[in-house]
Amino acid sequence: MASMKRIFSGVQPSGNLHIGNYLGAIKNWAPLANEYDCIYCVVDWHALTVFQKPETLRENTYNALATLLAAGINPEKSIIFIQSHVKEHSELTWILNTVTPLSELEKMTQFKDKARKHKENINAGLLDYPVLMAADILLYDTEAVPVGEDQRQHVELARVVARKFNNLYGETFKEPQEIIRKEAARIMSLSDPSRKMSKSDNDSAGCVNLSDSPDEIRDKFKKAVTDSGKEIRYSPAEKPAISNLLAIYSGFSGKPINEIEAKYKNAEGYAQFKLDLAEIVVSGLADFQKKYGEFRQNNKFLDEVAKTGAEKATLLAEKKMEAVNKRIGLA
Ligand code: AQP
Repeated sequence: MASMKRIFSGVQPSGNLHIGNYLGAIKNWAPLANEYDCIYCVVDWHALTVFQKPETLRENTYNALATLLAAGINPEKSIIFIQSHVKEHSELTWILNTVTPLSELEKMTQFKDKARKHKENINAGLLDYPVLMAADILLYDTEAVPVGEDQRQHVELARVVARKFNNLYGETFKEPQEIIRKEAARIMSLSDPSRKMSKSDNDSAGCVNLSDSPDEIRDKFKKAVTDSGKEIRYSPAEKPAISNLLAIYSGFSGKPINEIEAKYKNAEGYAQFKLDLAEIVVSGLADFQKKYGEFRQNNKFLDEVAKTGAEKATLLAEKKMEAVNKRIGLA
């Protein structure tokens, strides 16, 4: 039987996961297991590029693992593991560093954004983040990487790095493609639709966390900023706030945006739309939250999932590193 093409993606345990992470990435991961051989990773080394309190990082790593399981990823079918448990990710990062032009890293939008946000800690890891991500992807002969729009540039860089290496040492790495869902590729903050919804955003009102209670969710949508006028129409340039709310509505209801626009065509304002949206998100998260609560009660099970996942990933990673080391004369 021909082996299935491979998917790899990851999530950082760098804070509370939110509906942007969910709609833009995680929610889409479980169904991909029907078509692909999937590997999903909690990328804790990536999270360290911004200072994390050790006890919080430990907790957030369990939270992220429970999130993947609650989102329906089946550890019997897909590999789920924690990045730092598979040392080959750092080994390959070092090697890829030696073929990655510094100028490419300096161009990365996320580096520039984070360097601006964390002026007190512009560490080398922040600049090198995309090379670690390239290693994550290339180590597993990944065909495609399902991510939000903010990670597009990093997947492009993984292709550049793979090509550079292949040109220098011979065909070794597959060039990965990104899979980006158009409608929910970039969910914006509810309090400022010009900013991406982000774990590290200090403004908690703008960010709907997957762990928020129904009342917190209702309150955040009630206070969400809107645009002038009263028309519910998708136009990110003219109506950025309403367009963002429409994208969230569509993501949770599964309805296309034009159908939602039609439903509210005669609305007298935004109030009912926002109330309905809050209920759609509350009910859209109910099953996830129930399962998440159960997984989160069971660290022993989470440890087992992480251990088995790391064992399976290590087998693949070791084999790839053997080939890489042979290519470059280290073995
Ligand atoms: N706002 C978003 N809309 C759509 N997709 C998003 N993703 C992140 N934010 C949005 C996607 O979620 C996946 C996991 O993200 P990550 O943990 O790798 O970190 P990130 O991309 O840096 O996201 P955050 O929330 O902004 O985290 P911090 O604040 O820690 O940097 C990725 O596929 C990402 O594209």
